[in-house]
Amino acid sequence: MKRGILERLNAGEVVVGDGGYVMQLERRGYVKAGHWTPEAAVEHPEAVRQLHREFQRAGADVLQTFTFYCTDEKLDISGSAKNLTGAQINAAACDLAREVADESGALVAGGVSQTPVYPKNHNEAEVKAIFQKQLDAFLKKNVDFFLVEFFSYVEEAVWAVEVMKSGGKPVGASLCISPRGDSAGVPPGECAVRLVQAGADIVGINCHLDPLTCVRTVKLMKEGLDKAGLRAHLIVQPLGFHTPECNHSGYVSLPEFPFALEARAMTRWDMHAYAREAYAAGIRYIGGCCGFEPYHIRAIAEELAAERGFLPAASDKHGPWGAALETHATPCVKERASREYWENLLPASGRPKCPSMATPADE
Ligand code: CBH
Ligand code: ZN
Repeated sequence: MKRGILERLNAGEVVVGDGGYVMQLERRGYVKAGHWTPEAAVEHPEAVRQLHREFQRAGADVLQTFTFYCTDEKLDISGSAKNLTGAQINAAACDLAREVADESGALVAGGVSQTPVYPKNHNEAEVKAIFQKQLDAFLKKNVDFFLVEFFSYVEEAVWAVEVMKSGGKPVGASLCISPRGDSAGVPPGECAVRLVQAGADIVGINCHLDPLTCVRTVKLMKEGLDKAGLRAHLIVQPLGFHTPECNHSGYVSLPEFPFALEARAMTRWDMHAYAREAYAAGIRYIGGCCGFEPYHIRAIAEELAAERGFLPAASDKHGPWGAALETHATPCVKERASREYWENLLPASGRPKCPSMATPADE
């Protein structure tokens, strides 16, 4: 019997999340940018399965079903999932995550995200009916817990939590908001309180901003919970990109979104610092979102190896902090076989004409 998400978190264990699917699979040619819908779960199961395996091998304790934006409403608007229903894609995605998760001890999280209906009419019954359909699909496939993610309005996230909670399994909820608060101006602390009151067992942040900014927002959420006398586990799954100049709406307002974000990619060493910072903030569910590749997840697992008591399978080929470079034939490379070297390196971009910061399209 696998130990559940809450058993692990209640015991104080670190739970390593997985990374970004839609962005990575867009780069690999299986997702349409702009739509970001997950029809590849049916059309190219081998591509989704492979990415699940890579995250798992890198140390992920949770595999999220590839069900981002997987509602009939969103699929209709995007039009890229010809002849497929949300139910078919949700079912196929659950099977893929389960198949790979059962190759190790990983858990399967059924993921739901913001709907196109909420900003149109704010109709609670209509929006909840959409989440209910995804919940039905997840219950048929017996996922281990639910993850409500990428919500910019806490109100919609609360509705999602209420529906998923009725499924009788643990529920995590992460918002894609900035330290300023949600899109309606609700501050992070109050967002956290509302999510926990709605039944969320785990609350935090995913996507939109870089790791340290997301950790900062989760800390604000925790402060809000403390003040209200509430307790919950904390989750952070940030971008794998540097976004120092971003404002409230995050990376979507950068001129490089979504086809030229590469120059902003975090290194694995950036991820070591992030994992440590998140851990120090009391966050125990630590993963990634857009821009997070398997080697970034591996860096989290390696940074927290002492706390977790083991290294992931993918570390077999990777000495910690580049130790394997010791045997390199070139002396200047050999000298880089140390933590100190990589921790202090300021990597160059190699782009002499590029600015170091852009002007985001929002305030
Ligand atoms: O694919 C994933 O990893 C999901 N768990 C989260 C995706 S986050 C947002 C993707 C872009 C959305 C948009 O700009 O509409
Ligand atoms: Zn994301």
